[in-house]
Amino acid sequence: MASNQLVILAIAAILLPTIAMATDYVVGDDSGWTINFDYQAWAKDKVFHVGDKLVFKYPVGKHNVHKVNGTVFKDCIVPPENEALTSGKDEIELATPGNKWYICGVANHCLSGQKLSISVVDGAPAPAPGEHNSAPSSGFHVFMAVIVAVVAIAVGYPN
Ligand SMILES: *[C@@H]1O[C@H](CO)[C@@H](O)[C@H](O)[C@H]1NC(C)=O
Ligand SMILES: [Cu+2]
Repeated sequence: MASNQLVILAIAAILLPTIAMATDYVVGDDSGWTINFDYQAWAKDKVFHVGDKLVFKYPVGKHNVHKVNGTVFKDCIVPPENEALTSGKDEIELATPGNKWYICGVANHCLSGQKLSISVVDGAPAPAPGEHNSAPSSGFHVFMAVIVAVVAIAVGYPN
């Protein structure tokens, strides 16, 4: 096997888990996007990474989704209705790190707690000590790269 193929394989081994790792989060899980749900509790034990997706699920017309800033979030200042996402299955990719805020603009749902605030982090997952994280660590990437390199060398050397 040519050495450039080996390099490509090794790079793929490092990058692939990163790509496959992107997580789709259905906001509220089975409850979906609704009133009478504690979205801060839902978000509390989750680590959102750039590339992950939020999926807001709700019956069309019953709720909507506005991405807002921290001030609007806190005071529930509902933006114009035509700025809302309304599909009933609104997918929002977390494209940048930082704090993100989402509210429902229907009636007084935001004031009733239909609001979600999350913090998005960049880069590889860094599990807190003692905490389980389902995403592979960067150590895992190195491990994968070594495995692939060893296999590639074993396969490639007869040439
Ligand atoms: C938040 O958004 C509102 C409405 O778009 C805007 O008036 C306000 O200036 C923004 N606040 C900050 C801190 O960006
Ligand atoms: Cu609502």
